[in-house]
Amino acid sequence: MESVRTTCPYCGVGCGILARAAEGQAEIKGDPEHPANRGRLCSKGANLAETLTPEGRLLHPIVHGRRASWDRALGLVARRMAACVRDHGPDSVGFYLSGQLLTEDYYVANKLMKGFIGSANVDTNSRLCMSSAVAAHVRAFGEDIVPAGYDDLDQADLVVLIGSNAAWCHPVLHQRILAAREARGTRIVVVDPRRTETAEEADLHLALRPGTDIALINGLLAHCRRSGLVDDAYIARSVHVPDGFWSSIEQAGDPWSVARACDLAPADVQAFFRLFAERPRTVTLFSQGINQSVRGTDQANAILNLHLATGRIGRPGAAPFSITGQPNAMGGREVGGLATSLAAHMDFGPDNVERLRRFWAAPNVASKPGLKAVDLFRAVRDGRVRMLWIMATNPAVSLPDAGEVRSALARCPFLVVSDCIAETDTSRFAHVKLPAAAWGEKDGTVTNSERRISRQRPFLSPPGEARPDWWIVAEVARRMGWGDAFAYRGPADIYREHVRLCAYQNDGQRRLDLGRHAGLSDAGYAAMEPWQWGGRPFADGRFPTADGKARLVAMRPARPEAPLARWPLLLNSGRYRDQWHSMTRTGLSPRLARHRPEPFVEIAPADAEAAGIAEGDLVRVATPQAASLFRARLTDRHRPGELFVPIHWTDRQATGGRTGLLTRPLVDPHSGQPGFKATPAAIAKAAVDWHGFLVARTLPAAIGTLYAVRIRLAGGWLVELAGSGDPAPQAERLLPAGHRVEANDAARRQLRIVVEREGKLEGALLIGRPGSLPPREWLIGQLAGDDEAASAAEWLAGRPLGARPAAGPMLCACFEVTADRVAQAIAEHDLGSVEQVGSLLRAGSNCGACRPEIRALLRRNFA
Ligand SMILES: Nc1nc2c(c(=O)[nH]1)N[C@H]1C(S)=C(S)[C@@H](COP(=O)(O)OP(=O)(O)OC[C@H]3O[C@@H](n4cnc5c(=O)[nH]c(N)nc54)[C@H](O)[C@@H]3O)O[C@H]1N2
Ligand SMILES: Nc1nc2c(c(=O)[nH]1)N[C@H]1C(S)=C(S)[C@@H](COP(=O)(O)OP(=O)(O)OC[C@H]3O[C@@H](n4cnc5c(=O)[nH]c(N)nc54)[C@H](O)[C@@H]3O)O[C@H]1N2
Ligand code: SF4
Ligand SMILES: [Mo]
Repeated sequence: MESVRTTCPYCGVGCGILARAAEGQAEIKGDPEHPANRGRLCSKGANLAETLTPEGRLLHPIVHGRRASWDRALGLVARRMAACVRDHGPDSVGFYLSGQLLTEDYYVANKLMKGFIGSANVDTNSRLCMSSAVAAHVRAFGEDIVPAGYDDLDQADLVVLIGSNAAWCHPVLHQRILAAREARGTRIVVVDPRRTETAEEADLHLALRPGTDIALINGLLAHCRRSGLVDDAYIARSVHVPDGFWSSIEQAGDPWSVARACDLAPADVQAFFRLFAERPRTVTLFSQGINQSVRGTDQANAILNLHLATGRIGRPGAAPFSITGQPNAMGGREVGGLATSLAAHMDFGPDNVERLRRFWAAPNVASKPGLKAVDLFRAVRDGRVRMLWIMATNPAVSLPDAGEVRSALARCPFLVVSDCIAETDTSRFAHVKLPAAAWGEKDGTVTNSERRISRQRPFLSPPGEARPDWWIVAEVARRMGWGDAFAYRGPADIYREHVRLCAYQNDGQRRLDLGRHAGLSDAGYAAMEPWQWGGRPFADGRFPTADGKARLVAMRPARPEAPLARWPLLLNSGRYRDQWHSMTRTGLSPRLARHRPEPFVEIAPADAEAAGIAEGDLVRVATPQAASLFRARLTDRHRPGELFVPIHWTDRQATGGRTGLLTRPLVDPHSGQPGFKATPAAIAKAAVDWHGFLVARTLPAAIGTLYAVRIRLAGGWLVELAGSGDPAPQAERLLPAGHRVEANDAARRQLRIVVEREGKLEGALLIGRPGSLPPREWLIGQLAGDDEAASAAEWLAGRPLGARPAAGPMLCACFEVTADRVAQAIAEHDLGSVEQVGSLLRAGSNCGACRPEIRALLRRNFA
């Protein structure tokens, strides 16, 4: 079979992939011809094959817990929706969609809701992700246009990353920025309260106090004004300046007051301002550290103000650049997936409503914005929305205050969930579960961060009865009596309609014009090359507003919240390098699981000491919303008073790490985006009597310990454990059947049991204090059968007798090299550079995502 050219299903970089179905495991390679990645992939993309398994897939429609035919399930959804609209009005129904749907799926769902059901209650997880950037673009430019492309990163002299951990979250783009620095001396500044891997690689890291970005950016703009860097000619032609704008900016003060407000060294602030003055070719890349804030829209507008006022926009290497998270966050914005827009970048103006009514021949075009995500779930909870259909997202994990979301889901009279996976924390509440085709099976288009539309093409057939999302929605629409409007033969039909709508009576009012594809044939769609719409936006200095000018937005400087007495710490949350959101896919990959095998809470040593917490302890992180358990990791990477936790763990994998339950549901007033990065919190050492881990070929039916986090291994499972009471009876339940050998040392509170079968390790349970447990790697290797089988005595010790094994967390997920092995090699061979490590161990020589960590180990060896 030939390779199929498709696009990665993870982040918004939108890397091209060559995929081939094969005996055993599919083959995945970077597409050397795709302009987004030119052959590169990060660890997540490179390990996609491991996630393409029928295991855990939802194979058939399920109605009230029982398998049902498609016809019955679709008929039920259509009947219930029609009845709900008839009895309670269109606004009693809601859709909650996702940036992981294809453009064609999104288009059809949006059309059904906004054109036919007649409500705009269709929102998406992009509300949690990009909506502040969207609102800021609309305020500044008149339309949601990202005025940058990846080649701007190649041409910039200064790249400022604000609130972005691109080294982990957009690795291929980050590598591209580093390559540009090699080639042309680009300077890189990172603005993030944490010293992330991205910050490690920067020329300058501004570890500002959380929530003070406006003070920094406005301070820079005030400085530009004082030093003559504001482009008055550009402003006169292209930018409207509202009354009072400059006085609002001047409030930020001189570099010293900025430094004080942001808790930064004045010299660092001045160095940043100097770099900005010297290097007009500036790209400011921003992501969730800006968007996910109760001041997200103003923060994003502060960045747009800076670029507009200095004329650093619409020119090569100069642009503000909101990078998107999900593979099709942009496509969703284009078709109108957000409740606050209609379709094809049209707002709810009466002309637009009328235009859509004509184009769709639609009976009920929504005439006002619908409920935004957080409000939509509140409306479900209090009964205003009585039927909800969730597609391709897991809100029971990913919305703020997820406990409240769960009670809303539990109360919803009729909940439909379309997902590829059978059991998710959300689908647990569903009355109807619909099996969706997954990546590798689905067929359509996605738009990446730089407005480039690429094809996702199938190379596998869907398992069971799984069907594409667009088909599912169209079948429901047909059963509701709108068959003519939803008579699509395939994604090409839908794409063409979307393209025609973008061009329909546009007259240049909307920059989103895909007219070039209006006459695309089916064959043309099948062969479509990645293409970017919009070219270099705003190169002519004209903006899609009534007077053709962009707008500066005045704002008051942010004042950081004073810590609360009961909740003295600030909880920040974000992503790990090798996991994707709620782990439904990356959690299937043994290689990806081992970089960060557990949900850690990163704590500054001073805060840990004050709470009597040591490295490896179990910590109860509490907020006014809820509490959850995490493993302590002491760090000097952020200031005291701050905490950092990952977002990935769910009920499926763990009893702890439940970040979604903890976050507070406060939102930005303009965009409705939640302020995920700052929740007041408190920590305490969790009362447990023992810690331990299980390495076993099979997973016990019930684990039942206070804390349990499982990860998949090549030949079984690793479960990290902690509990109270006598561990011995609990051990009974955990271990597989077979011949047991036990070593019990009550005095040292140690219990170790291994199970053997035909000379091979079947399972090992090691219980003790955190520091007394051996590294997991060697036992994992024994289970996989990679190494020669050892003796029971060695299994009990967790290591070959007499040797000290290389172990520790997985550093390089591409070549499976652990941190210890790298550290050992550095010491033994006196390695001095990342390249030397790469040529000896291959670590770091593929996707590059682990290079900052290798560099840190090199530094440690040198020091
Ligand atoms: N590995 C991996 N990659 C992913 C994803 C994934 O799940 N896993 N998800 C994708 C998605 S959907 C998204 S949206 C992107 C997100 O990509 P990013 O936005 O880069 O990732 P986050 O980890 O959410 O947060 C970024 C940084 O914001 C910082 N931050 C917190 N508060 C502040 C503040 O007040 N000011 C500033 N300046 N910074 C602050 C945090 O410390 C954090 O390092 O990643 C995409 N890529
Ligand atoms: N505390 C905190 N919370 C956050 C964030 C944060 O930084 N901090 N970040 C927020 C952000 S930016 C985002 S984007 C969200 C992400 O949060 P979610 O969207 O909830 O996360 P996923 O785990 O990606 O959920 C996608 C679901 O869709 C399914 N799926 C995948 N492909 C398809 C498909 O083609 N069709 C269908 N029907 N289903 C499919 C998957 O199996 C999975 O169950 O989390 C948000 N929540
Ligand atoms: S950077 Fe990684 S996750 Fe993002 S699209 Fe490329 S391969 Fe996929
Ligand atoms: Mo996102």
